[in-house]
Amino acid sequence: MSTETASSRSNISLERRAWNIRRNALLMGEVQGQGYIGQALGIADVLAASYFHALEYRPSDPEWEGRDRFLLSIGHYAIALYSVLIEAGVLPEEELGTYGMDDSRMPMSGMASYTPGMEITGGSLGHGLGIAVGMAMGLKRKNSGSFVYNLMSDGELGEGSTWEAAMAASHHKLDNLICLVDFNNQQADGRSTDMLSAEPLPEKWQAFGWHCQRVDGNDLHAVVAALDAARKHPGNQPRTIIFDTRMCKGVPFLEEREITHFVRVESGEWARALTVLDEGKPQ
Ligand SMILES: Cc1ncc(C[n+]2csc(CCOP(=O)(O)OP(=O)(O)O)c2C)c(N)n1
Ligand SMILES: [Mg+2]
Repeated sequence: MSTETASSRSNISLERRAWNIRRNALLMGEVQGQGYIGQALGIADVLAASYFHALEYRPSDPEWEGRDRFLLSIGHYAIALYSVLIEAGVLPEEELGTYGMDDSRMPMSGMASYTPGMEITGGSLGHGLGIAVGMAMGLKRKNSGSFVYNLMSDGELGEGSTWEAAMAASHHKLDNLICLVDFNNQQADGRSTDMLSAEPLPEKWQAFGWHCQRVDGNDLHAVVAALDAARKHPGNQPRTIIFDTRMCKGVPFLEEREITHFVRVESGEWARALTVLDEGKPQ
């Protein structure tokens, strides 16, 4: 057994991990003067708890067969995943400044063939869960104990393919599948609940045969408890966690801005955002 699995790297607090992830995302956003920064700041706590509490993986061997798979269904959240992969040591910190540039291993939309630790090329929304179902079935056939995590968005709840995959997962009793839904209540044209409401969400997932929890995705303790409960749930159902998150979390002047799918940050504001983040730096 490797000694570098997630559970053995616990000397840095999850709060500090989440803060580092937010900082990495702001630094990358500053490189390009743009990026899906609202999403990255919002999901940082879920990523910290996933990569530094729940997942088993080896930073120096991202394709280790025994790893848990973490699928980024939402390719536009790539900046968020790069931020945690850098923090985890899967990607070197020195490459942070190449974000979005030609020949970078960190293109603005996630590409599996470019980036170690990027399991799938997401971005055509609504497909991650179906891919995760296939992976979870394959791992079961190999008698693997690994979990498949699929990080998807609330906008993807409006895709029919998501619900086809959800039905297949419970039909095949995929208890090694954990779906993480970032419910930031935003999508391209406005609030998700105004565009095409999928509420009541827990009841809907349960009706599709899933174990479902809903927690505050910016409360690290709640996120950790939900990830633990999802893994340990004794039934043979697939599991989902709905995380209610706040776009731009951790940078109050951006949190208060009229939030849209693409949060505009003016050129002088990146440095200000980093300064504000610094003020809340945890140990
Ligand atoms: C199948 C598909 N349709 C449309 C798009 C264009 N698109 C990119 S991001 C996005 C918003 C989707 O909602 P969500 O992921 O919840 O957005 P966010 O929370 O990031 O604002 C859309 C419609 C896409 N990538 N794939
Ligand atoms: Mg959304």
